[in-house]
Amino acid sequence: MDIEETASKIEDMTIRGAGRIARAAAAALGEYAESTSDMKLKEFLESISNAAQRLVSTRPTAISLHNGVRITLRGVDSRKDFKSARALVISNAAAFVEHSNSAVEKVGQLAPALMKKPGKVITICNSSAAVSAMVACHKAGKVTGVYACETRPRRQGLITARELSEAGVPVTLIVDSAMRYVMPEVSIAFVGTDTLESDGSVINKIGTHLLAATARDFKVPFYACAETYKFLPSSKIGRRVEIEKRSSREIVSNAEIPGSVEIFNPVFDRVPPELVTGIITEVGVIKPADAIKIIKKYLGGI
Ligand code: RI2
Repeated sequence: MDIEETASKIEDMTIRGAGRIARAAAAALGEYAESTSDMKLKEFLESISNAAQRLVSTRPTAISLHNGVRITLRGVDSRKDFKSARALVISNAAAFVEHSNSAVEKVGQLAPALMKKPGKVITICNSSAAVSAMVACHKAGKVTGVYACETRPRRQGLITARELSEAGVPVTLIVDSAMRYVMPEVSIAFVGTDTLESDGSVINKIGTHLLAATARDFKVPFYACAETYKFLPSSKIGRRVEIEKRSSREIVSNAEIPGSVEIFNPVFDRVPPELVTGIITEVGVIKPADAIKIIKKYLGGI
């Protein structure tokens, strides 16, 4: 898929999920580099930088997208000739996609140890890392059922329900406002992550803060699944990501509501670290306060 097609599919959410959009952007840059031949180094560097800017302009909140692009371009501008610069983009892109996919797997492998005994799980939106964790817990005989929140307005919870059901996991779809009704039955919460900020705040789909606060009220452990490339880079330590606002048409059609009614559609939430029991990364389960250590060890230099 070329750069513009990839960018527009990320923008309209045909390609969605923080990990998926990062992998799609890295792959598109790799394919673009493969399509080039006999260019001047300066021309190649300019064109790949323009392609990178187009990709990171698509969605502001998932730092995985920005990190995936930066990791794919890491070291390219210090190459001395077009051929080696092109080869580096291609190998960086392939390495990022491979690492990202194996990271999702490893997050899953670490999850079952967090469930002391079989019980019910709750989740929100559709996260490949959280699904990996829930499927692994089920395979370990720890899951008696999953409550998947529908996740208005785009209802990504239906994707989670389908994915879990196909994996043989007993799953119940609920409307988001039923999360508190079912929480007394729940043993643990697993959610995905778009960005892990340096103070341990978890940025994830809108409704995740409500889920974390409800979990806290019922003493349910709350875990965010966050591969290391979802942590803020060291260059952004202390900063906050922008919370994306999307079209009102994702909530209601123009016919349903008179034009005089304002419609506000923030699509991400910020969960404060005090509501987060732990963060499951591919390099281990950490406390929110240790986010800074992950950033310094794995996100230095980008
Ligand atoms: P994985 C998604 O955002 C959800 O917020 C999900 O929890 C997060 O990305 C992480 O997804 P959107 O793309 O990387 O649906 O774990 O807006 O698949």
